[in-house]
Amino acid sequence: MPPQGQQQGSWVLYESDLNKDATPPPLVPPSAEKRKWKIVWRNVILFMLLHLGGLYGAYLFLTQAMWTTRIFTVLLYLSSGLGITAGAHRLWAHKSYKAKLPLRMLLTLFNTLAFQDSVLDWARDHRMHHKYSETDADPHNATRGFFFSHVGWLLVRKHPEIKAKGHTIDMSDLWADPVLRFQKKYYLILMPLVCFILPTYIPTLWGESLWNAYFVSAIFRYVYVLNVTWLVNSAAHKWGSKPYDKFINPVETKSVSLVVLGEGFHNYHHTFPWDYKTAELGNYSLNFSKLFIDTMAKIGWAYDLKTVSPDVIEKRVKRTGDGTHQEWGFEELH
Ligand code: ST9
Ligand code: ZN
Ligand code: ZN
Repeated sequence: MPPQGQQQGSWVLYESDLNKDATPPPLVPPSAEKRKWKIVWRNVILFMLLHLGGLYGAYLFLTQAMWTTRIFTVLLYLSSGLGITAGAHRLWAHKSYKAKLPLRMLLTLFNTLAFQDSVLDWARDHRMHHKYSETDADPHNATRGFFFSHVGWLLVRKHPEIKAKGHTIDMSDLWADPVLRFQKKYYLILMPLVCFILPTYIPTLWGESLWNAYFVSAIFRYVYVLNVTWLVNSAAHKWGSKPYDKFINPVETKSVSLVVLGEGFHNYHHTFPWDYKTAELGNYSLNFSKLFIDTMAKIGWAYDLKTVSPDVIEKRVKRTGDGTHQEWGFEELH
């Protein structure tokens, strides 16, 4: 029996969620024990080659690619981005809304295009990131610095604490979804096909060269989406303001939000992680993912969108905010 929520337009407020305002601060403060790195050289070499290819692809994107290829590449950026934001992050890791089968299939396709590993693996790491934020059990512990939280964590063996505490994360809800089980089971076939082979082949249908298509629509687009995603782990844990909770490191950053389809309001998100908007207000120009989810709700593919009442936000801002809330222009809107 699902929890009974209070219907507010197309979304629902859950009493249990409202009480999360009273969540105590984490037991372990931000920390990182000194450790000996076990570098995975295969990953170091592959990521270096990938980034060189990405830079070359960016050059071809700007100078030589056909206009149709450029537009196609931007569309791939937006759809693979949604596979992460509206899919792996807001739908699956946080369950901030529910989705019918066609939307779950579409988002799984978009997610495979993003190649950030299967949703089941992504969501497991992300749930750890929230539960053990900025400690050794957080896979991209930002207290280890910008480089580690951006990409370094993918170049070394995980801290034993991640594996030790991993069992405290319940993933049974996601394992129950046959679409996600299918993606995980066939990932090594689906991922190369969707992320690299099709984006290389499709532009040749309008006369683009295989060379340009591969470096622009596949490699450059992939490297770009990876890096903007990683900015949420690095920059959005470092530079910005903390209107909702000054006792945590995640921050609000508009510039990051622009390129990550609305995921740069990270102080809000770590304070109220169950809000499907991942931001106080869904300003569509900075939150394309909210626009997408709202549109899906209009056609009935998304439902039970969870959010936070202005009242709960206001109390939290007064209790733990850093005083910059007004600067964001929210006051007059309430
Ligand atoms: C990538 C992911 O880039 C990026 C994620 C970013 C997240 C951002 C979040 C921000 C919010 C959202 C904003 C979105 C914005 C998007 C904008 C878009 C426009 N719990 O991992 P292994 C156990 S991926 C429990 O091999 P190693 C488990 O038993 C890029 N247990 O650890 C596991 O076995 P299995 C492409 C856990 O050996 C076993 O340990 N992918 C957990 O230390 C071994 O796990 C790559 O490049 C856990 N959390 O290796 C791959 N974790 O899995 C890179 C592990 O069978 N990764 N266990 O259950 C690797 O090569 C390796 O993982 C490694 C660590 C070398 C990093
Ligand atoms: Zn974070
Ligand atoms: Zn999150």
